[in-house]
Amino acid sequence: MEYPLVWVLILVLLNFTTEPISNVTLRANATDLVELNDTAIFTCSVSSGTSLSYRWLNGSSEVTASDRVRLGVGYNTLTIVSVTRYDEGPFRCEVINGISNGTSQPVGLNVRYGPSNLTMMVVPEMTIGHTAYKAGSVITLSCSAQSKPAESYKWRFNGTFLNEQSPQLSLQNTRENQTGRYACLAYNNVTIQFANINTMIKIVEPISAVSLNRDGNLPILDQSFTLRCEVTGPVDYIHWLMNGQLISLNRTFFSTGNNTMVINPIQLSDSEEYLCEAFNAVSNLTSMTYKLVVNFGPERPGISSPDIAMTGHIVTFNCSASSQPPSQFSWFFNGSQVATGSEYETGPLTLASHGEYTCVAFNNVTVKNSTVSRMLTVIVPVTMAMVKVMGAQPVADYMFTLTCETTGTIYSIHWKRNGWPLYADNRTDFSMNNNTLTFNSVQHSDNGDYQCSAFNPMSNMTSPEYRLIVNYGPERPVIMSLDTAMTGHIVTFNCSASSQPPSHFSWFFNGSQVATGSEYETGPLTLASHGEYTCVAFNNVTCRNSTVSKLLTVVAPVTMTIVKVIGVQTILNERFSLTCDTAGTVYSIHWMRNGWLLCADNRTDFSMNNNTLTFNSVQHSDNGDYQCSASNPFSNMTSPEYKLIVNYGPEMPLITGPALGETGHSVTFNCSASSQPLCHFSWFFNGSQVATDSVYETGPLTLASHGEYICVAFNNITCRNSTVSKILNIVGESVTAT
Ligand SMILES: *C1O[C@H](CO)[C@@H](O)[C@H](O)[C@H]1NC(C)=O
Ligand SMILES: *[C@@H]1O[C@H](CO)[C@@H](O)[C@H](O)[C@H]1NC(C)=O
Ligand SMILES: *[C@@H]1O[C@H](CO)[C@@H](O)[C@H](O)[C@H]1NC(C)=O
Ligand SMILES: *[C@@H]1O[C@H](CO)[C@@H](O)[C@H](O)[C@H]1NC(C)=O
Ligand SMILES: *[C@@H]1O[C@H](CO)[C@@H](O)[C@H](O)[C@H]1NC(C)=O
Ligand SMILES: *[C@@H]1O[C@H](CO)[C@@H](O)[C@H](O)[C@H]1NC(C)=O
Ligand SMILES: *[C@@H]1O[C@H](CO)[C@@H](O)[C@H](O)[C@H]1NC(C)=O
Ligand SMILES: *[C@@H]1O[C@H](CO)[C@@H](O)[C@H](O)[C@H]1NC(C)=O
Ligand SMILES: *[C@@H]1O[C@H](CO)[C@@H](O)[C@H](O)[C@H]1NC(C)=O
Ligand SMILES: *[C@@H]1O[C@H](CO)[C@@H](O)[C@H](O)[C@H]1NC(C)=O
Ligand SMILES: *[C@@H]1O[C@H](CO)[C@@H](O)[C@H](O)[C@H]1NC(C)=O
Ligand SMILES: CC(=O)N[C@H]1CO[C@H](CO)[C@@H](O)[C@@H]1O
Repeated sequence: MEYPLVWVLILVLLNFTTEPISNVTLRANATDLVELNDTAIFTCSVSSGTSLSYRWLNGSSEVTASDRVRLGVGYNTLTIVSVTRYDEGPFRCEVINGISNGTSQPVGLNVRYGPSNLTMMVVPEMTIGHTAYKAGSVITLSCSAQSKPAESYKWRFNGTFLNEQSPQLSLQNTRENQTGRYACLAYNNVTIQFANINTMIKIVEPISAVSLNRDGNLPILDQSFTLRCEVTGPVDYIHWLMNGQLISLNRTFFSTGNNTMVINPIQLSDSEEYLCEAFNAVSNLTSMTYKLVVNFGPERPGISSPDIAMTGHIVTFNCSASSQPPSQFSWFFNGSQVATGSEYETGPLTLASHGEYTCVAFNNVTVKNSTVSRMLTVIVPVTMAMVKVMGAQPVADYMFTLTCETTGTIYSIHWKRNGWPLYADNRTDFSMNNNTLTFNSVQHSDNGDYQCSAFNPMSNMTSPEYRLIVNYGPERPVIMSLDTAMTGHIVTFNCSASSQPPSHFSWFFNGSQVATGSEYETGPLTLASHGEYTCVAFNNVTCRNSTVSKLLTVVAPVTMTIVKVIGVQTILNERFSLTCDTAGTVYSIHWMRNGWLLCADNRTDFSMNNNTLTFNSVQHSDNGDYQCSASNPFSNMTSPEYKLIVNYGPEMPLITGPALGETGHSVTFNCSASSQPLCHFSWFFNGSQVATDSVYETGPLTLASHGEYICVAFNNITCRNSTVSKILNIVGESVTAT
């Protein structure tokens, strides 16, 4: 923009006669101005000079015309309408002509303005998210404005002027009642301009204390429980925490306002650590932990103790129950309270201590109680066990009972035999609480050493051994002796019997007692000693006796034997008997024939104690030499031989002799017959005996001699006869045979 001015100067140089410029003077018609209200007018003048051209400078910058800046005609005036604070200059005017130039003294303007751009600064600054100041803070409000001359200030709080007139208002030790609208008023007494600005300051007391407490009753299971968060200071809201976790309220955990939280119904699982945290605009504060313990019970009370104890001992009962707080316990026995406290120690027990012990658990918070009982069985220790016989001594086949005598409380009794446990079988009964062992029918096999052991749960004792020996008998009495003895000898009888204890023996003969003791010795025997000897065995425990007898046969020696015929003669086919005549005691008689022992057959009978030999029908074949032999156990004797010849006949009579005789001649007939002894013959002819001999000799034959000749044979022993006949024919000289 230098060209226009250059051109002006050139024109001046070309068109005017020039004078040097001197004494360039700048004037303003006023320098103390009010911004925007006033117009500044500068006039530039020279003392001498022609062909002048002007240039205006604001500081070092050339002033150019604008809507507010006007250059007068000839440019020697400068008008600034509605001066601003930026128009203070210093202004100079520069005058040039072709030969010289000149510059005025600078002239400045004093433009007064403001207050404008009033701002207020609050220290400390409110950070984002915060809306209030904590009570007690120092808050400084500082106002500043652009103003010339300097502005003066006034402060108002909620419209009320404060005394403060500095640009700063310092709020010391702030209180909540200082919350309100703060305004600062800036005033320029030259421009007579005001400016104000305000801000809202909120001061909140910090929360100074928070405590969490129960409100009302202690927490009891299933009931309603209220926690109260006591806050000192203004509170905007409260957070509830369980174990550090924020609780989102629901139907069970709910708030009724006024800083309470209700838990209804409360559960055991709600026994946790609770906190409340109170918030306001300037602070938050957390309570101490409230350790919530839900009270309940007493539930499931229980007694721990032995079930059983011995007299003299001390038992400790312990009662417990699920309970919060722990229950208080009382103990009752037989309807009276005997102790308090969870533990109850009995004194030394007696049998009277037996019974039911009751513990009452009481929870003084829930105000409930619960009862449990326990039975204590008191027993007396087993101090004695002894096997004893009850009733009679053991006798075989009888009932026998052992008893176990004990002292103390007996729960069970066990029996042992020879160290082995004994079990009941169908013969052995254990009865009366096992303290008797009963043998329904005691046997030898039951012998042994018996012990009983008595038990109770706390003690036991085993008896000394009792030796059972079953008494029995006498049984199977036996006499040992000779069966037979000879006269003059002495016999010893020995009696024995199976018996426990050993039997006593007595001896009887012929109805009289003859001895006592197991052995009996006879005197020298006579035949009168023959007979039955009886031994009576007596067991004085079983009170039984047993008798055995023995026949003693006393024999006299055999001194004579002889075979004799009894009765009639020996006749064939007839009955015939021989007898054996003896002296002495004969046990047996044997018959011999021809030295051979004879055995009975269907024909031969031996009878009369064998001393007769009977032939039912004696035969020839029975002929022989017979002996009898008599014997007893000690002697024998054989008889002399007896010759038996059987008599018989006559049999088969036979006539020998001719059948034909000549007259005048004699004929001899011979009659014979089988017979023993020899028989006698008689001859008969024509009804008359004609001869008595076996031989018959007719006289001289005649015709009359013709006929039947009869021979009669007669045995005078058998008294039988037998007849035979023969016809004799008689011929003359000439004989005609028939
Ligand atoms: C300056 O000039 C203006 C305009 O010509 C005039 O109104 C004003 O009164 C003058 N001021 C003084 C102090 O002369
Ligand atoms: C500025 O001008 C206004 C009106 O235009 C007037 O009221 C006011 O008083 C003036 N201020 C001063 C300081 O003269
Ligand atoms: C300059 O001019 C002013 C007024 O125009 C005058 O008062 C002053 O005496 C002059 N100075 C000189 C040296 O001429
Ligand atoms: C003003 O005059 C001085 C000497 O008197 C000269 O040196 C200077 O260059 C001149 N300035 C102008 C802008 O002509
Ligand atoms: C604010 O309260 C304090 C006491 O706390 C009192 O001294 C003061 O005058 C109160 N200020 C106002 C403005 O009410
Ligand atoms: C100031 O004004 C605020 C907001 O209008 C109000 O809350 C507060 O109570 C007032 N304070 C006083 C002291 O009047
Ligand atoms: C303006 O106020 C200042 C101080 O604040 C004072 O010295 C001066 O005299 C005042 N001027 C007027 C015109 O009131
Ligand atoms: C209620 O809230 C409590 C605590 O957060 C929680 O333990 C419980 O289960 C909730 N109950 C229901 C019904 O949601
Ligand atoms: C809690 O607030 C309820 C109303 O919301 C009121 O009825 C009750 O009295 C208050 N309880 C206490 C202890 O202030
Ligand atoms: C609680 O206050 C502490 C300072 O006391 C602050 O650090 C913390 O952020 C605050 N907590 C919340 C949730 O406002
Ligand atoms: C409950 O019993 C305990 C212990 O005996 C006692 O300290 C407490 O004071 C009792 N509480 C009540 C409510 O009786
Ligand atoms: C220095 C400063 O901030 N000046 C400002 C004053 O206010 C006006 C308008 O209100 C602004 O334009 C300025 O920049």
